[in-house]
Amino acid sequence: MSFPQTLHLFCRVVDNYGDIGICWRFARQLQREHNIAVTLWVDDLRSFQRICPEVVLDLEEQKIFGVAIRHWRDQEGVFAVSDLADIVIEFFACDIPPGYITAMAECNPRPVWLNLEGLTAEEWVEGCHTLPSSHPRLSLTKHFFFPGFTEKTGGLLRESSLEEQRQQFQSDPKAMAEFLAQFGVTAAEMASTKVSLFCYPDAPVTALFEAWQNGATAITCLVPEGVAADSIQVFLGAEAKAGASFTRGALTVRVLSFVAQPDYDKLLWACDLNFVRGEDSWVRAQWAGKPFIWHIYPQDENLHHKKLRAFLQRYSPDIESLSSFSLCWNGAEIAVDKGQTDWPTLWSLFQADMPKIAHKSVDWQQKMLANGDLTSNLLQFAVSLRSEAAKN
Ligand code: TRH
Repeated sequence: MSFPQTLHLFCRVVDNYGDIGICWRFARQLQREHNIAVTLWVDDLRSFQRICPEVVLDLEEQKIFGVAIRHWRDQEGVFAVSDLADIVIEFFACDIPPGYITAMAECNPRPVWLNLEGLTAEEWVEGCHTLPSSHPRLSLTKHFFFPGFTEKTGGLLRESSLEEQRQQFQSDPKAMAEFLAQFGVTAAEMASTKVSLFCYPDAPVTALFEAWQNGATAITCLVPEGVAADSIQVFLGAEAKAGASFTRGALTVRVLSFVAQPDYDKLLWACDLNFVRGEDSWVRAQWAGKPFIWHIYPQDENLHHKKLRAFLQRYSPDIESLSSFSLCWNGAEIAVDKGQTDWPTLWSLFQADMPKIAHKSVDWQQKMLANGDLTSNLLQFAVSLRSEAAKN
């Protein structure tokens, strides 16, 4: 029988939408492009529903676009060998139920057990990618699989048709205008600098809005509902509900409803500049081939600043304006002007470099394509582990 036929992916939603966003994208690709029967175990259906409106909240089991979804409620349960899958993946080191692990040890052959890790540009990743870890009691080995930016890592998540879809969309101005028109973007706004904004609540949005408002370039900023809510409220002078919009000086802000995942790609493709955050939207911005600013997920002891610097060093060591803007956006540096970040200057330097940054985005995207895609790389690794196991 060919391997693999079945795969179980366990996702614990720690925060927001990235955990389920990545797992859902990954699960769909495994099913659609590799014809694997995937079961996605997820503990938070409400977050899931935000990016995939088809999810029904009170179902224990459901099938969406060919992927079986199981509501993962607790760590209880006794599992039979027949309940398991050929490949078992824990996302971000979430602990899978002990009963499931016990059953894995009884399987022959054992499932390929992988821990899919988070994305970082730090160099140590290459040394840890695909490392084994033996279970302390049972005869089982789990392997670590790291996404990444080099050929010595697992690469980035990317569907096989993504590039073609993007090129088609971006070469069709009418399709882009129609797409943005559903959010109220007018023909005049189409000619402005279009920016999508997705960030954590502590991003200095109010200060940037002020710089944009007083700047010489017309900017249309599209913000999904709930994002940067306080700053949007200050700007609009009213609650930031989907459909709300307001123009002040050179800046128009439009609040959109949170879009379904495939439409989020289109939003990134249609804008001239994207502010993204976390992991999944960050990767999607890289595939969009457009300039982007990343708001990294905050970690204790400012560990995230180290990760941000590692990425900037890899991505744009030669573009000072992009690095300064990104560091200030993340509170990692202050461009001092009387003790305050000087956003008008940061923005005008960044803006002047936008054509150069746009070129960089395309080059980077091509470079990342050469590393293959995470899903295919992971499956290849799983197949190699299985054939090694068969030899022993
Ligand atoms: O939502 P995020 O901040 O998610 C995460 C989590 O906090 C997680 O715990 C942490 O580990 C990780 O960041 C680093 O950001 P992210 O990763 O970009 O995920 C957002 C998802 O939501 C992504 O799949 C895109 C999707 N999305 C939509 O589908 N529609 C929208 O309108 C927007 C703005 C996003």
